[in-house]
Amino acid sequence: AANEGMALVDLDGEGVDRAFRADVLAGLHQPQKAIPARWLYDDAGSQLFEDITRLEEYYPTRAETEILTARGAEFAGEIGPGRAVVEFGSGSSVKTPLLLRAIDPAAYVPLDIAGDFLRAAADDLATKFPGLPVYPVEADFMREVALPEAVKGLPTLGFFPGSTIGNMVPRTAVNLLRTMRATLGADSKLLIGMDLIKDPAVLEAAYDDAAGVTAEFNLNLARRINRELDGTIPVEDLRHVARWNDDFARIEMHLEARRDMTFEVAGESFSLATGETIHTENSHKFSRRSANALLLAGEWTPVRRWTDSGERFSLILAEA
Ligand code: AVI
Repeated sequence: AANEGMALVDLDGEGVDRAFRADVLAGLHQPQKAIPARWLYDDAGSQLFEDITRLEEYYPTRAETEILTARGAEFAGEIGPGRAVVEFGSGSSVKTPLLLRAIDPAAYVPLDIAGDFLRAAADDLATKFPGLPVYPVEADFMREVALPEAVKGLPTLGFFPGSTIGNMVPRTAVNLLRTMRATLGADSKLLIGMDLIKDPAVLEAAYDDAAGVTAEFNLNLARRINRELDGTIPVEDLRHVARWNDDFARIEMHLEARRDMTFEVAGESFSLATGETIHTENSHKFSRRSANALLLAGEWTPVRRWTDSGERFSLILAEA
């Protein structure tokens, strides 16, 4: 099975450990070993991803920020004031304020499964926008979420930046888009970031940077397995690989064995032959048409599209 970005599992308390163990063991038993990409984000992995967003080669964050900075007046015109902005994933320090400043919303509702991170982001936003009511909701946005009473009746704008939708295979992405529509209600719009198909060399560099930060991000998953699941994976004999899969229009991250190896995880034994890989992430890239097709399949009608000056990244506005 293809590597999946986010699964519908119980992530509360003990559930995290159990779900991690179950996903890793199930993934390592597949013919093409694969571990869901969401497990890349423990504390170390989240920090490494932050570092990735500042890399010269990793253009998506800068390109999306450029659009949010340059097109504020157009967002205001298309979206209008008075909406409850519901962000899927707690706000990034840079992108969210740019959007909120542009459109003059009635409330801000960050949704995130990680409570600590969520509250820190919400506090930060509340300080930056003293007049704006902020209602953080700790929830798994892969499932339908009941919005706070205080925003019921308000028109909504879902905000899902970063091309995180690209980390899901289309089936999961479509399910999420439909779930978002259910969460947001009838009078809703969605502003979603989707990274664009481009020269594979540029894409591969973005996912295999010269400083090796993305390699560390990927290898950290093997380290996490060793740490949390009594693993004996010889991490130093794994190699980070980022390859463009043209059939599926996606960058795939793999951990490739540099030699034949046998190791244990949670009491079970696994082996990799030289050159064999563990698939750890998909990052789908889109054309204008494939982006629109995905949104339509997810029951959203695209109404406006913006790209950065380098045509590397798109932000799409869609209506329920
Ligand atoms: C979070 N997500 C959108 C990133 C991406 O570009 O797919 C994760 C990432 N993986 C390696 N570098 C960045």
